[in-house]
Amino acid sequence: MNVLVTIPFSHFCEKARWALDHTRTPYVEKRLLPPLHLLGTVPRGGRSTPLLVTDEGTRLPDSTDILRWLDDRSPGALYPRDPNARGEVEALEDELDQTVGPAVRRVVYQALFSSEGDVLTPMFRGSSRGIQRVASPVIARVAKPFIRRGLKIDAARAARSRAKLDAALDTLDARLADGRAYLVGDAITAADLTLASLLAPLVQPPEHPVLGSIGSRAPALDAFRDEYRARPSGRHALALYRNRAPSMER
Ligand SMILES: N[C@@H](CCC(=O)N[C@@H](CS)C(=O)NCC(=O)O)C(=O)O
Repeated sequence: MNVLVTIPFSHFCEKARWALDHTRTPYVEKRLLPPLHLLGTVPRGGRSTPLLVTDEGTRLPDSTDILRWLDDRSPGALYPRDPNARGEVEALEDELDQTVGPAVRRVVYQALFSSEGDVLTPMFRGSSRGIQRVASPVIARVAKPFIRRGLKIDAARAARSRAKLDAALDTLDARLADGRAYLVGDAITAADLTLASLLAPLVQPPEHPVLGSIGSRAPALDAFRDEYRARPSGRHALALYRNRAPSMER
């Protein structure tokens, strides 16, 4: 069986999870809260999540590797067969991974960390199971400095990330201005799925398999949600989530 190691609420993990669901590929998800995710990734030769160990034993330590592997098994499911269109999708995916993914993460963590009270524990509790769920207040306390230091979360950097995010979304909004249903061509591709997954922590789609049931609990995030839902790229993400493939988790 394919094993997907995740930090459950991670938007890069949601990208891989959605691609597995979209290609109707069964998998078992090992949900590990940070920093416990290292117990799932390091012994498998990686560090970050998502990490997929395929049923043949291949280790794929990056979301894009996972999407390429899935498309090789179901050609055309995530990347168009036409080479020019495929190049366009790959370039968009790469740009989203490099700019939107890290920027959204920093903006969201800064909003959470600057909120009143403990907003990390409800997120940890709502996205985990079993012993991790019970221990989520303790894990959240350990994780906070780990995340803050590891991802360099502070107000000045978050402001710069927000400017980068808005510039990247301006370009995507312009592409969507003609009312097209998908970023490239006439069907969902890796580019759409990446945009929607990576924007999900900001636009909070109710259909999100993990975040959908947690809610934001941070007023700063509520303001972002309303702002980004109003943009064409945010509306596009929400529309894609309304048709998100059902879970193939076993
Ligand atoms: N380029 C990677 C980025 C993955 C990534 O940044 N994962 C984060 C969660 S959003 C992570 O696992 N961070 C913890 C760590 O690196 O130890 C991908 O697309 O898979």
